Amino acid sequence: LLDMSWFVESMSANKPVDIQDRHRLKVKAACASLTPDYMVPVYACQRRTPLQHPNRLFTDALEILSENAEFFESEGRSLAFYKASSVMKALPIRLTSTVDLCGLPCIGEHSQRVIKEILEDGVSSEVEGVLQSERYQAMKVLTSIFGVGVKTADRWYREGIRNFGDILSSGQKLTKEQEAGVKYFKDLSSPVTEEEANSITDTVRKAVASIDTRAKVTITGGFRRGKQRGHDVDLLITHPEEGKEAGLLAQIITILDSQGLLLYYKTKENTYTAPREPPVKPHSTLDRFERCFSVFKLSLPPFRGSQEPVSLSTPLDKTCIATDWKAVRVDLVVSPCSQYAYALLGWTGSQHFERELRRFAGSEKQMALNSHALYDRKQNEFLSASTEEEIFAHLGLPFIPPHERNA
Ligand code: DCT
Ligand code: MG
Repeated sequence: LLDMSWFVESMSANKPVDIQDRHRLKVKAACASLTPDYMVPVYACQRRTPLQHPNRLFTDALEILSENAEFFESEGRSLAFYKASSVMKALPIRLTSTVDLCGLPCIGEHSQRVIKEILEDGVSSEVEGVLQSERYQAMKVLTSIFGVGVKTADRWYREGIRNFGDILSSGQKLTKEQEAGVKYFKDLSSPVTEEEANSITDTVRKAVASIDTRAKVTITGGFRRGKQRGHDVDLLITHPEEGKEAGLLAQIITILDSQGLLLYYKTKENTYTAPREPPVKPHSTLDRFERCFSVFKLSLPPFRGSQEPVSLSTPLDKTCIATDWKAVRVDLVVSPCSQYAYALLGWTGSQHFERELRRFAGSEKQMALNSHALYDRKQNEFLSASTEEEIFAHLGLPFIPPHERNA
């Protein structure tokens, strides 16, 4: 059943066997029961991960455990569960036996126990326990508020805040971002549809075209990966002439604001200057592009209207008065065209796919990747790219199209 030709070839050519290939050998043997030719590479950026897959029962459970570990700021545990889930998302058929698990990469003992229990009982008692726990439920609500991260939510939880109403009544001092998050909570916690994302993209495109017809707006994030729903709209803006992108964002904001479309916004300057030094933190997830985090006012047909904004003194049961608009989180990011391919790759996600790309570049290729550039530590040079395909080629990876990056 095993195709060993790659192994024989590499041995007869006296080439060292890559650690990936050695692992693949093991995995291929173990997965023979799944499908004879199916291999599961170790890094998520080597795998094709579609949006729809047959193992959602297991991946949903593992991701709840991952999220719960994150709520306890246990990054390693959170990542371990997520990695296990991500491998299962790439499996082409539904797992029916623990025998199929043997040899799959990244599925640790704890994840295997959870999967086994689901196979036997249909549910995992640990996951059920997490879902019932007061802390998980509270952290889930609190961290879903725009501007509230795990640290803040944890502090609030320890101060006795459990839900949205508690924040309103506690008199907490909120940042401007959190105030917007609270004010538009209902809208921001309902998913953004593809139709809504496209409508916002069109509006931003019109504003951009009125400034410079050559400037380009691309939808990135989950919608570029084929998701039909998301928590926000991520738009990447560039200009074909290097340097002409500077100043665009301020003009776009002026136009959108004058149309009354920005309920809240905060900008961040570009802090990335053309690099002369190798990137210091190759695994850093933050990029330094000029950007605008906003809450956008999206017009809706009257019958589809949404919430009246919540004032801090508004009782919760009075917060659902229909209006003809909906608040939507929109991120605008500006990239010079020389960094555009890297920005597009970095902003398309998924977050785990990006993390794995950076890990693969660093550990397997001695390269440092971020959303601005790729640096080759062996050759001591930056590798330029004008398309995503070129970046995958620089990394020696087969190209994975956006809709298969749902790792
Ligand atoms: N990103 C990343 N690392 C992070 C956060 C984000 O690499 N820590 C990248 C990958 C996705 C992209 O930025 C946009 O981020 P989100 O909007 O949070 O993700 P999404 O995939 O678009 O998810 P959603 O559909 O919920 O918006
Ligand atoms: Mg998004």
